[in-house]
Amino acid sequence: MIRKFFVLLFVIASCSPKAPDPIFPIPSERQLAWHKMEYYGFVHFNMNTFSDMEWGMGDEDPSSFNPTDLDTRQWAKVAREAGMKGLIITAKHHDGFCLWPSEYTEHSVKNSPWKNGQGDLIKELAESCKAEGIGFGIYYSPWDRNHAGYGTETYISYMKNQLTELLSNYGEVFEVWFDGANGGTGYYGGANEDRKVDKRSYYEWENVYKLVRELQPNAVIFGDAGPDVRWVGNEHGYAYETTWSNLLRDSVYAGMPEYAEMYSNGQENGSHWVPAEADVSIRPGWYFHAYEDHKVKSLPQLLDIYYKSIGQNSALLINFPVDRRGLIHEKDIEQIMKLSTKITEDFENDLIHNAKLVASNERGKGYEVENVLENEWESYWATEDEVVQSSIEITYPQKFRFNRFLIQEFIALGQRVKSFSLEIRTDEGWQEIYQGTTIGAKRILRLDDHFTEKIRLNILDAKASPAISKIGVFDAPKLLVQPIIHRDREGKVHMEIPESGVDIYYTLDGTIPSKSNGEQYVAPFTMKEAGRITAISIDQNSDDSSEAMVQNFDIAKSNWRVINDDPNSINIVDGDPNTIWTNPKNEVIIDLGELIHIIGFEYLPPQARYFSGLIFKYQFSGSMDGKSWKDLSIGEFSNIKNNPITQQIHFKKTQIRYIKLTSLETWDGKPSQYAEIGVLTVED
Ligand code: FUL
Repeated sequence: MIRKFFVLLFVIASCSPKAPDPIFPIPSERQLAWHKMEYYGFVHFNMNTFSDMEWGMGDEDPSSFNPTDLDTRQWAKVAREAGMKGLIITAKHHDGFCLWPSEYTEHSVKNSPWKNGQGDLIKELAESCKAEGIGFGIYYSPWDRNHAGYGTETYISYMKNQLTELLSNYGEVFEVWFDGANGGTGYYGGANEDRKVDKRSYYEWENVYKLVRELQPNAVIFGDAGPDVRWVGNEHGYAYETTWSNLLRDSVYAGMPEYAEMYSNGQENGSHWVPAEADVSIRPGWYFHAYEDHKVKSLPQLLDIYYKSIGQNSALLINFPVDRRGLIHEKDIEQIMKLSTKITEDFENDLIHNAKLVASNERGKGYEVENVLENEWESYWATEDEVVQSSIEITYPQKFRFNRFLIQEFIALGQRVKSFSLEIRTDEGWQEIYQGTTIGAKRILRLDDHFTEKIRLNILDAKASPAISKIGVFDAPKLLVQPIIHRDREGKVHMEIPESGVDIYYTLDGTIPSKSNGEQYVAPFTMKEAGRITAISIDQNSDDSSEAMVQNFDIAKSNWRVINDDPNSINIVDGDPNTIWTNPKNEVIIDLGELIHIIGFEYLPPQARYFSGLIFKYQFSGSMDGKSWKDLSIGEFSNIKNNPITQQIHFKKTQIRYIKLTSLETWDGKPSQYAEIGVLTVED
């Protein structure tokens, strides 16, 4: 019986071909486990949250750290519900303040009023992540602007001691994140000086990595140079059309100035497997600033990030700047959940299952093309050795529509594909719809709608015979977001939407447009008078529509003249919120070109991330002749720093030709800046 079994086993083994040889480098077990996580969150929360800074100096008083409603369970719950597989917390940022009561410093939560110094935020978050079933990760800034010994050997021992605390006392850690930014001015225990370190040698990285391996053998280590996971080279959350997981790791060190430009794509001939992780904040800043409450990323922006990171062979790490209460802000939750709903919707129905697959070459038993239907981490389609150029034909019983194509390589054997193309069958024959380079762990093509009965994936070039573990075909519903409406100085109205296959319809009478009662937007049109534009986007296929965008415009500024010699002063009446003017004086006069009845004015402060000169106290006057002035309003734009949106001030109807806005005080004492100034002639 036993003999028969072995004979059978021998027969089976002899007809199954052997697996393709791996092409080195290949991922380690811990990297493979990390690849499966794909999407996880960052939390930037500590002293900077309370000092309203991005990079604290290190001299902040621990007594400032005082969240009122801290709830790490809320963070973990939001992350899980958003589809994230873990959370990484800034245990210590560049300012050196520690979120756990470290034995080695007084600069920590133990000297803060939070929980009377008895709290341990790292412990709370580790427990919350466990309770929500997601991974827990640690960000630790090597640069420390608080520590007196920074720059000397003492600090290296301190860093190792702290890492030992963090990696021994809080359970399993999935990723240890070492920031590349380091060395510069700081408090340094009162020295207040500039300290530079040799980024290659100072931190004794090899010893630090050894320590992490000993304490957390399953954790991946992130850094510019890995060793396990590398920075994608920008903070916008985008990987690249060509993204290799292979990296010439020995040529890179953390914080190297030329890293982004030279190494962040990875290299085809890279010596080590060091895949990319794309990090990005859901707001402009990594830390919470109330003045960015209106700048939380929109769904189109987040979706773009998703497709350009996860869809381009990278993991995605989205940051929540937790607020001073100690909670993820409602607006951030709203946006991240919109992304999660949209992603679920886009990939809900894998149409590959309706198709019949035929490969141009098959390695044999166990490597059949049907393996690409599911189980992306276990089985795969492979060709015979030496057969690189190959294709898979995907045939449907009838014409159907698709706009997403997903491909995954079986990366346990290394990243192999160098270029590929996608074709569809038309009445005229095969038509190429995409040419791509790398695939890697996951590649998602975001395409226009295509109708066909046959799709063909061609592997054009590879480092060795391809091994493809998954193919997916999807018909993602259109992204139906409100159109963006913009009007320039001449009164030309432009509208935009992020997706093709979607039309814009609008009305000018305040009613909600539809295909029948609205006008289709095809090209910019002129509207010089005051008016209301209501616009929606409508999916050409399904007729589903977005919510309506309602935008009120007052009279166009085509005849307006800023009475000033500085050519940049035109920027404040050009209708473009992105151009600004800095006025060395504290008043500006505008000639409206004719006598007009106005009932108010508006001021849009600069919209750039780092702005100054926001007018806080103002005086607004009008004149018939530009000589004798009448004060129309005096007051303050109370919340302008926290919420720098358009400020509208109303007053009694007055006829004037000239307006004068005087800045009585800017919030930072700097010369006043303006993005736009306008008048109100009608009630909204
Ligand atoms: C950067 C840091 O300097 C930022 O403050 C932030 O922590 C970001 C994730 O990494 O290098």
